[in-house]
Amino acid sequence: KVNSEVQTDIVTLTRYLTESEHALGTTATGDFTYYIRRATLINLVGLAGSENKTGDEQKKLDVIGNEIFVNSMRSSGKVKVLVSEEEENALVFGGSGKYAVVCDPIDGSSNLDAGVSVGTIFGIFKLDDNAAGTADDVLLPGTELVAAGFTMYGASANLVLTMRGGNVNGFTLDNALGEFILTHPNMRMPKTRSIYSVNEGNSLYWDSACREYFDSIKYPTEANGKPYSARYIGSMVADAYRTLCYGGMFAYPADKKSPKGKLRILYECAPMAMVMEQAGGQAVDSNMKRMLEVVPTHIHDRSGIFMGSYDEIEKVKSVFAKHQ
Ligand code: AHM
Ligand code: MG
Repeated sequence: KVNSEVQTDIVTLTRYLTESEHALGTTATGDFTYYIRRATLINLVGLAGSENKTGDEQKKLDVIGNEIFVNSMRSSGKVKVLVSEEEENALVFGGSGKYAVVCDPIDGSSNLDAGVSVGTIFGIFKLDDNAAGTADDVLLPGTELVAAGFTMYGASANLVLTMRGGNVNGFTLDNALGEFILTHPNMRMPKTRSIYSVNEGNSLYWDSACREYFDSIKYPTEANGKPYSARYIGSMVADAYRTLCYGGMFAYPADKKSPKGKLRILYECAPMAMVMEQAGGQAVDSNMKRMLEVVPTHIHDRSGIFMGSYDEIEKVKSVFAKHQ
């Protein structure tokens, strides 16, 4: 007897991209997930002995993840400029590529040794036909992104993908098939949820607006209800994925210790902001400016960020408005 509940019309990432009118012509190879999953087995965990330009110690997997990303972008023939968190300068590939790609190959890598989820964040810009093919080509606001998303290598390997003007789709890697399957079509973020996600260890450095906002959700007056739950993984891809699924808010504010915030505009903030907005949420910087309209002046520029459920970000904005 045929069970009518069994899904027989499976949408793989390749099929999705082929069918999508916005198809960018990229394919997933699964190399990333393979290396992350085998990390301890093949002795990849640990320090690689080099530092990236911001002085962080690079993990072996950061180095390998970056190399895989760079090589696949170069060999795609579709990419002219690549900005990676692990490369000080933008990489410019010759050829006829029409796209610029920005990426954090392995975000959350400080968590790798503890087996916590990490992932890859990426954004894709379509370059003007007369683009010079330099780093300056990507000093653009997130509103210019044609596609963005992230992967999360956790209990399962998930890929979240959105294209300009479209919705947000979630794929899960089927290990047996080696294919990403569309498992979460049209992800919509709940409008509100009482969850906050922030590194509270930085609260000493917060400004008064930030303090007032977090106090207001932790010590609500009777009129605005119960205190929020705290959830902070310290891996943006995992905190963002939870926020996308359950709702709530995630923040990495600018503060006295990090006046420009910690997260990078081009390959951390903007792609996540595009995903959040297209799933029905919002993302703003520490000045409450729409994150997607923030233009970096340098490829590795940072910004404060508040993102998540639409109504939760409205609350953030209303508290900050009192402190302007
Ligand atoms: P990374 O790109 O060096 O991994 O840093 C980014 C990570 C994010 O994943 C996460 O949201 C944040 O840094 C956590 O920072 P902190 O440890 O200061 O809370
Ligand atoms: Mg990162």
